[in-house]
Amino acid sequence: MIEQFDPTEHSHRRLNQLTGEWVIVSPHRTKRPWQGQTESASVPALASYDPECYLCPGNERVGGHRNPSYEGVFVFDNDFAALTSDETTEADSNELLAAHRERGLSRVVCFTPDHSLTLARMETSAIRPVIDEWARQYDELGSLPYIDHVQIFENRGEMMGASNPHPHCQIWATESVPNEPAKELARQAEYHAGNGTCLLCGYLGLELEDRGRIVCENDDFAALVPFWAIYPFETLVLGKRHTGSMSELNDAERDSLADVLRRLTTRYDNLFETPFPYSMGFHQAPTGGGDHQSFHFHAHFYPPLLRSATVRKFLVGFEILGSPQRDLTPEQAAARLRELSEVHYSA
Ligand code: H2U
Ligand code: ZN
Repeated sequence: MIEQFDPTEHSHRRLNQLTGEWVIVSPHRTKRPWQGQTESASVPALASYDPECYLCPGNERVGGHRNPSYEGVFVFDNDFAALTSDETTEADSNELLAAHRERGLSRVVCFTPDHSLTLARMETSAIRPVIDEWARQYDELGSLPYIDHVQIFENRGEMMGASNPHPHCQIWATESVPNEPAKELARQAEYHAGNGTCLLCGYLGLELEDRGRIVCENDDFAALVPFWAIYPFETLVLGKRHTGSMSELNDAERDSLADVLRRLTTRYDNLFETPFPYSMGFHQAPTGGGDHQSFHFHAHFYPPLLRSATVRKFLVGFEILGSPQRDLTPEQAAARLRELSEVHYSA
């Protein structure tokens, strides 16, 4: 007798619609109810001002510049930028040794002067000016003639290689569209050409109906564990209105984005009662020429933690040689995140 396929029982693969790549899901390996320990890693409480921090107001940076005594959001050019903006001739290149010059700019954005805060612990009203600054940076950097992509991202926590707990993110603006958004751009354009509608608008419609992978939402945004998530608690933040970038968001939508970011990051911290490490970032339409109407602005959160404050997922073995794989299903992860409080745990 051939068994009936059951997605909560049998191994299967799911297609990431944004990249066209597959992920293997092994639900039978988590058959028992949630077994995770929630031991928290001891994290020292931080002071609001750290005289040793190169991002705190008034302090000298490693690069030699001194920060102003800023009171809100503070942006500066990265002193150790990964990309240079010098005008040069094209790189030597041939069929097998292909290269192109890649000009760009890197900036650092401090969310607040308060060294001890995180997005989860900031007031929604204080996250709003950060969003306004992100939108401004997208417009400003994107308007440079040699910039085609503006990548805003936050690395949070030592586990993700963040060099400093002071709440901040980075912006890398590049001459070409990098690998991940390039795949997403192609997939969305292809879907739009074939269906006449937006891939992510359609996907969000299905998720809002099903509810099984939704974590939290408000009038304008929803946070969900995507059907094709790789990381155990990976999420996607999607706008309910089709926009290509943050700079197209109206006042109410910017407040809504601040609200959903605070609520989602609070749930993350509450999951293992630890400041949740992650890499997060926004994918926005390319800023060079061309028609990018099919691109739906969104945010990805990629947190490495699996079972506790210290047990993380590694992408190794089959995953780097074959395809990524997960045990905990996206539905189980979303249910776990959904049942948590949106009031931050007190450390
Ligand atoms: P991360 O925590 O994500 O590494 O970001 C910190 C950035 O700050 C990093 O890119 C820059 C580093 O180059 N930086 C400066 O621009 N000036 C300094 O004095 C120290 C660090
Ligand atoms: Zn600081």
